[in-house]
Amino acid sequence: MTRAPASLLVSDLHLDASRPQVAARFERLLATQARGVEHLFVLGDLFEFWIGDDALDDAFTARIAGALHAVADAGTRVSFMAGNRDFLTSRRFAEATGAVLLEDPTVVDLHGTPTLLMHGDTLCTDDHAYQAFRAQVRHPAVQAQFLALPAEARRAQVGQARAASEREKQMKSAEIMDVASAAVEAAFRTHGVARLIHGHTHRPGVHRITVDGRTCERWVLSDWRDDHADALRVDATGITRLRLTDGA
Ligand code: LP5
Ligand code: MN
Repeated sequence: MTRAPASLLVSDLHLDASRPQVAARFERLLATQARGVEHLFVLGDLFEFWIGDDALDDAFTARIAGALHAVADAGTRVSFMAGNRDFLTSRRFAEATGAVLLEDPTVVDLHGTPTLLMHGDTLCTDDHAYQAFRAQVRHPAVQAQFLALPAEARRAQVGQARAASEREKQMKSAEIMDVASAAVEAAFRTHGVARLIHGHTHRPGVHRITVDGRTCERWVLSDWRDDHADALRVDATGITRLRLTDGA
C-alpha cells in the first residue's frame, strides 16, 4: 500500500474484552487506513485500564498489541501517549506494540504545522479532586509500590478507583470536567504553537481562540463507543474528522 503524507490520530478507545465491537473497529482501522498513512498517533486511554505491562499476559490485550505491531512492521510509525487510564504502560508495552512512547505534552511537526499533542486530562484544572488523585498516582514511589503487588490485588484496587471515580463524576458539573480555558491558553503560550489536538473529555469538536493576537485551533478527539468513533486525519492541507462508525 502506498502511504499518503498524512497522519491518523485516535484516543479514548477504552478497549476492553467486554466491548468486542469497539475492538473489532480498531483492528479494522489498523488493517486498512492506518497502513495508508505515515504516522498513527494514539493519544491515550487506548485501554479501559492498565494494571501494568503484565496486562499483556492477557490474550485480548496481547492481540491488540500484536495488531499495532503489525502496522509498525508494515511501515507506519506508531506513537503512543498514555492517558489517565493506561499511564502504567511501559517498556514491555512499547516492545509488544512497536510504538514510540510520547511524553504528555509533546509538540510534533504534523505535515508542516507544529502541533501540540496531549491526552487532555492536565487541561482539566478546575477538577481539583481529579488533579489531586492524578498527582498521587503519577508519583514514582506510589507506582513502584502498586506495581509490586500481585496482579489480582492491582485489579481489585483499580476496580475501587474506577468505582470511586464513577461516583464522584456523578457529582461534578460538566464544566468542571471540561478543559479550563486558562489552561488551554497557557498551553498555547508555553509551547508557542497555534494547534492543539487532545482527547479525554469525550467532547469531539474544534475550538478557535485568540491567544496573544494569534488564532489558535484546539481539536478534540471523540471516545469510541458501539455507536460512535472518530479519527482525525491530518495532512498538509489541514485536519479532517473521519467517522468510523459501522455503516456510517
Ligand atoms: O477516566 P474517566 O474519564 O472516566 O474519568 C477521569 C477521572 N477518573 C480517573 C480514574 C480512572 O477512570 C480509573 C482509574 C484508572 C486506574 C489506572 C491504574 C491505576 C493504578 C494506580 C497507580 C498507582 O482518572 C475523573 C475525572 C474525569 O476523568 C474527567 O476529567 O473527573 O476523576 C475522578 O473522578 C477522580 C476523583 O475525583 C477522585 C478519585 C478518588 C479515587 C479513590 C481511589 C481509591 C483506591 C485507589 C487505588 C489505586
Ligand atoms: Mn482520559
